Amino acid sequence: MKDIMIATSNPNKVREYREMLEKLGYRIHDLSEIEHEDPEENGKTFAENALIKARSVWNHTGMMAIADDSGLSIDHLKGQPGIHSARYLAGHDYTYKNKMILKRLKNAEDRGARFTCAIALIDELGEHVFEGVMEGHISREIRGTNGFGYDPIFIPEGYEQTSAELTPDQKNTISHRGQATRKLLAYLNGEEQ
Ligand code: ITT
Repeated sequence: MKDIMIATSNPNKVREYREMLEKLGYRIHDLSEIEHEDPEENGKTFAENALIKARSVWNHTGMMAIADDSGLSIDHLKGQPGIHSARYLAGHDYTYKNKMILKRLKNAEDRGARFTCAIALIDELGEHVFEGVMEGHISREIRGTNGFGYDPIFIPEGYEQTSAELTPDQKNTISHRGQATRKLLAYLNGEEQ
């Protein structure tokens, strides 16, 4: 059994990594198992923020960990919420955040958007970042109860359902996190990228 520490405080991310990696023989650990304080995510890109989170665990514990920085970038909102996806409309739940986004896009013709995920890994060989992007557009209404966060308003390219209407396996097969995870696995298996 191979162990991977997922350096995230977001239980939904932990669940998705479990769904993808446990069936491949990995044992998933999370930050609740160690003494750790969340670092300030003051990077300018998903990759920089993922590295900040991975370095924090590496420096505090010397434990190999992967960190995930991800978010939804909406063309009509000039790329927002982007790297601020978790902090966007802070203090409100996602039903409210999703409603507000639909309101802001009410008359928008361009509904293009994408989810990005950067996974940072630090090991004895150095720092590595693996990225995945899921292209799509913003729906006209909130639909679906699977997934988390902005999934109920995001329709992946080639689909009619929102990503909250897809099964976990369907989402993981096409998602930003799924794509980044497959690149991580290729690295861990010593394969070329
Ligand atoms: P950690 O920093 O502890 O990992 P976080 O939730 O604060 O947890 P981020 O800063 O990376 O993580 O913010 C990611 C946000 O982007 C997340 O809270 C969701 O709002 C959104 N997001 C990321 N991936 C998503 C997905 O697959 N489906 C829906 N929303 C997603």
